[in-house]
Amino acid sequence: MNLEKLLSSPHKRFNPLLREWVLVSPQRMQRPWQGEVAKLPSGPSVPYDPDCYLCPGNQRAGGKQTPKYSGTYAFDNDFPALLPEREQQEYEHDGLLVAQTDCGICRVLCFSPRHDLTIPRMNSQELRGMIDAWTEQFSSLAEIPWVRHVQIFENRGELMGASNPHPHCQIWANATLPNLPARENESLRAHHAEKHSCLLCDYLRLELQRNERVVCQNHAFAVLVPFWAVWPFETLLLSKRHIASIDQLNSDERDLLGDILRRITIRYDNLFETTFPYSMGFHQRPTDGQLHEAWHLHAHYFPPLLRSATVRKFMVGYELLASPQRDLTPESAAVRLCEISETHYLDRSASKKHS
Ligand code: H2U
Ligand code: ZN
Repeated sequence: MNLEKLLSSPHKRFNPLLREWVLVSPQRMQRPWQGEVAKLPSGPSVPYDPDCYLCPGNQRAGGKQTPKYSGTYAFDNDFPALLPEREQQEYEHDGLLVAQTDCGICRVLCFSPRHDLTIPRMNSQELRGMIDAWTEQFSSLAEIPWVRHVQIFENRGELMGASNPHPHCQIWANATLPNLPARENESLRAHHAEKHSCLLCDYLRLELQRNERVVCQNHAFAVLVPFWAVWPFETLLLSKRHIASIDQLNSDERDLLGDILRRITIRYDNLFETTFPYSMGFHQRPTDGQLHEAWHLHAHYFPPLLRSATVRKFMVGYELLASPQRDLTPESAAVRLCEISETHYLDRSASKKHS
């Protein structure tokens, strides 16, 4: 088997978490980097915005008041996608028209009272506060008997549909497993049943040994460009210890999660010297009271930018109709992310000005 030859011409790679294929066409972008860097305007620049729904003391769109909070602030979404505890109803017609009630709770969590303080520029204490708040939200929602899944996710930047630049995430907890966690659940369980080991522990070991796609790591976490990445600079964040959810992290690991989140997002912002847009989120064990030994805590970063702050990837054409496809190889993306400094570009220019 000539792996290099196979991987340097069009080929498909298997995603063992979703059990689907991605088409890779490296000949369409031999060089890891091409073209000019056009800059997008930077993200929020003022610490307080009187028109922001999420800044302390301001009135929200639904009429409620955001309190004068310090640290983090969680509230029930004023425009929730799911509603709690409804009467369960089912509809089915010839197996073709199928619907059922799904109930849930939607929350918003502000990371900081500061409108302009995004994850890559938060200090360790601020990051720890955010992670403690995620853990609290996860644990309290997981305890509700009918909640079987808790999704923590962050939409960053207008390009990814974030409705507000104030640093925040959303948390949706619901009564059934959503599509993608359900597919991952099947894959993790099948691997565990067949090999008596964890799919993601096995995968992480392989990636750390090969060191071709690892971007950064500390004692508790690693971030890598997965072999099967679809988005240009997609990464996967994995805990090194086999744990299934953030509530199982010890105190050191919570600090190290903050460290790794900061480092990968600094690299992202530095890539095009912009507030790098992405959707990210954690995948954790279902919260149905079962043990879920096969589960492994991880997070996915799905950023749309490709060549510059204005050239983005769209999932269109072949990807909507047939299969995801990429030109930039995951290995080239990893090299590019590895080469980048872990000092945020905004802090670099500030220290230059002061010196
Ligand atoms: P996104 O930026 O990811 O869209 O998240 C912001 C959420 O905040 C969004 O779901 C909610 C929106 O419904 N929101 C409120 O609950 N109250 C408001 O006053 C504005 C926005
Ligand atoms: Zn704000």
